Amino acid sequence: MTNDTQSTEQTDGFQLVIDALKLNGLTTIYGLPGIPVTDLTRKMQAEGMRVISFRHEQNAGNAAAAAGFMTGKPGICLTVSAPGFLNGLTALANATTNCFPMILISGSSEREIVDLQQGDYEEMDQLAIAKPLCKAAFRVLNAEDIGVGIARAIRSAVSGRPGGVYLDLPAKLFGQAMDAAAGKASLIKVIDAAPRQIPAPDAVKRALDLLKSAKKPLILLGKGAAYAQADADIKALIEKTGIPYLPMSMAKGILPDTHEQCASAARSFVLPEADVVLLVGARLNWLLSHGKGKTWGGQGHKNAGGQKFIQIDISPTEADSNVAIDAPMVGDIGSCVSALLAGIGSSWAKAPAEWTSAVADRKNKNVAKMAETLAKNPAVMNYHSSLNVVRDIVKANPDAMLVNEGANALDFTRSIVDMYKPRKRLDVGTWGVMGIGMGFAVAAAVESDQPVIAIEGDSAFGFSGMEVETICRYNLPVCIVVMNNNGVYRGDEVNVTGGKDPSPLVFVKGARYDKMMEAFGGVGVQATTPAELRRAMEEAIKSRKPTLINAIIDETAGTESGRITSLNPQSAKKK
Ligand code: ADP
Ligand code: TPW
Ligand code: MG
Repeated sequence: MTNDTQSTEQTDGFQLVIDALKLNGLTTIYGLPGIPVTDLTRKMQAEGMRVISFRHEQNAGNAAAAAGFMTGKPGICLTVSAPGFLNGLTALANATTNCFPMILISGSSEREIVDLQQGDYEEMDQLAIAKPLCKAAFRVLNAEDIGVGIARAIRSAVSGRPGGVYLDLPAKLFGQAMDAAAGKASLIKVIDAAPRQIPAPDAVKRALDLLKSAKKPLILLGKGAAYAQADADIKALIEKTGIPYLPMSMAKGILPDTHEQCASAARSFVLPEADVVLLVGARLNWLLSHGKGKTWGGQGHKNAGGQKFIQIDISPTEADSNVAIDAPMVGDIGSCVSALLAGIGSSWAKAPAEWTSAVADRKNKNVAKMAETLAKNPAVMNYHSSLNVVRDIVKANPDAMLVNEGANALDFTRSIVDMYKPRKRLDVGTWGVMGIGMGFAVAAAVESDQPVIAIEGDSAFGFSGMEVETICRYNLPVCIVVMNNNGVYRGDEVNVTGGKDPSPLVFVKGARYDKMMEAFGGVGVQATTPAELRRAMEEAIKSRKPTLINAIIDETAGTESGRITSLNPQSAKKK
């Protein structure tokens, strides 16, 4: 018998990794070269893949995670062993926390030496270290298993609750030769990587019955709802039921923030007042005060407010994690929302007018108050006068991506800048982590080809600022606005001891972040007024040139920890 998978041609580990990724439509790599993946990056580029090479692996990892959120396919980050792997690991853990699909592929040193701890180059048991920080971790030792390894990584990243996956590729693997036809036959094209999960009919009925009984219903959209790409059905559900909705920060834009049912401007009214809350891809974690306490109308920190909850989530263990969930719906958001829509039909009574008009009244009052504040033009820009400009620019460019990090720079942007389209806003996510800025901005530009606006606290920017070189090198249409208030939260702190060191919370005064962009051939602008900021942003978006605007913000304008002073008991007491 002849074996028809035998041929004289040879392939190797490098080629099989590339072929397996391409076969699965994964053609953009965010990474940083070095032993043992230098040649892999060269060969990937030669084979038509897009290789975006960063200055630090954490930023490459963050880019991969953002790409995963935007596309629903795992973003790929490629690093060298030990230190490069560890630099990428923070991003992998963050992606897992955010439920973004990502695969961190790291080269590793020789197993035989690592396991005996004989002191190899960049020696580390990477697989063991990655395991507790991600959703799944795999190692491939033989070239013929590369196809399986990559297929398992893809399925683990995107099926069920998405997350980060680690794939360990030892140096020796890349050079392993094997018969080309057998190699080709070993690759797997993953079919239905994120299978739909249909909710059970009794769970749908339970949810509909509860929703029908509500006098003051509320829908909460989380970033899972944005990720699910079920935009049309979510819009239909909201509009057919007439229920007011609140978007979490990365769910902004699934429906335009200017939608008449959007209750963002009445958040502190609707949360404690609502009687039935439908959570769509949002966890009742710290960002929602764990479903308890004053935010929800509960007396005291630990008490619930008496709301009944319906929770749509793909993870069967999410319900009851903080408060009792009366009607859990386990399934993918697309299937769950369409099942609700089918049950609602045309005879559904819209949310009671008494409730929706009370919400509208509160909202209109708050919007008017905000408009007054935004119209003020103080001598030195503050968050409101500067972000009023950003708000207009985003309104005029609804397809632009918005990246946002900082404390005050984050919280004020989230509440002031309306979003108009889904998956356009990328921010600090579930961990509230600083350092996502430039990695997210690079991925936003690469994956969408739209202009990117990054609103960055000056401290936040510092975590990934060196990537302005990457942005210039790849000539990406990124406009960074550094909200420069000379420090973390504020710039006016002094060392209380009177010693020669500055306060731990302040930076060099009058720092010119715009010069950093100029150093690499991009456009740097200093803006001291809203008019200057507007001109510079308009020009950046029109020209698509890498731009950094150093926006001078009143160093006394911010508050400690932005809007989360409650998590900072010491300073909360002080104020
Ligand atoms: P936010 O921070 O915006 O409130 P979270 O990150 O807390 O959002 O919640 C996102 C939730 O969405 C997670 O519990 C996750 O399991 C869920 N999720 C993600 N993708 C899907 C999907 N396709 N279908 C259903 N649930 C999903
Ligand atoms: C990885 C703690 C939260 S917000 C922040 C820090 C250091 C910076 C706030 O200052 P910024 O914004 O960006 O200038 P502004 O407008 O208020 O002045 N390390 C990590 N993540 C977090 N969240 C921190 C530290 C933190
Ligand atoms: Mg600052």
